[in-house]
Amino acid sequence: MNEPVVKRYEKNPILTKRDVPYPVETVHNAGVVKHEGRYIMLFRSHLRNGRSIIGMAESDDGFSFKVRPEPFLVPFGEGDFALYEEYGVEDVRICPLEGEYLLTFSAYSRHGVRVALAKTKDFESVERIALITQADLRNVAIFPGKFDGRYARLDRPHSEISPWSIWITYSPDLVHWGDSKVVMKPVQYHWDEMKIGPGATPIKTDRGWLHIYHGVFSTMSGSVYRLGVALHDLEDPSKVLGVSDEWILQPEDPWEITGYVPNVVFCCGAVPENDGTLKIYWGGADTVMCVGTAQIDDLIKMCLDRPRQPM
Ligand code: BMA
Repeated sequence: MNEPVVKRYEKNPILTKRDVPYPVETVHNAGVVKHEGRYIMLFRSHLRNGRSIIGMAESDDGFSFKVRPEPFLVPFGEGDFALYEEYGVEDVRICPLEGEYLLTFSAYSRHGVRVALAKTKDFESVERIALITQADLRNVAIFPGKFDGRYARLDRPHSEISPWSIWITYSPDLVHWGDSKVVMKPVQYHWDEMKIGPGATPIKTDRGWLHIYHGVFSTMSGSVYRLGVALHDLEDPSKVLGVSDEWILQPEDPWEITGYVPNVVFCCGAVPENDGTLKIYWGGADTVMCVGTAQIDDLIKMCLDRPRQPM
């Protein structure tokens, strides 16, 4: 197959700082979901103090977005959230579940980075629920389903013995999380050898949960962030049915190769369509938002026919 599996939209980038009606320097790493037939994008922006906030954009077709006049999520003003969001909020994943949308995002503070959970029904108001990880753990994608009555998430702890791997963790109530298991690790001298992390909210297909993740390779001129794909068992998502040996997307366009952080494509959201395609959204060079389309069946095939070991 010589055609790229992810076809870039010809009018990329689809959203930049010039589309935002308040002062920001970047627009990237957005969670995206379809709500009442419209696409909602929650994107990250760096302010001019170097800290991040979350804005919201809406679209009828998933390609052409209009930004709301006010930011959607900024560091919270009260209690524990104020303490742990002091340095900003980043990289939202949106999970549609039980008639609401769960939002997980990185909360940065002088105590490290952890993940906060909030929810919204309508993208008008948002309610903080809990801080759901300890320090130095980011990238949480909750499954839009329950498993034996429990919620499940992919997350990404790090230690020197087992650097930056993907784990699964469960919860009875979204607040208390545990029973963690490692499910996928970087592979030595492979495009994702330095670290991997959860990307988009997993997508339910009839063959399994499809998960777009990011993988990092270290070079003499810095790290390269690419996207890969894995398939998890529908009933038991701790079972990885296959991980594609090849990446599905790497930095190639000028706005992916240069920018705030060069050589980065980073995904926090993908939207499945009724025609069997998947719209994949990614931040380019931590600076702009891009979109591309893939056939869900092609991605599944890559996981099952040309796999690498999950660990
Ligand atoms: C990761 C996160 C992402 C970012 C990426 C590349 O560690 O900070 O938000 O897109 O690095 O800079």
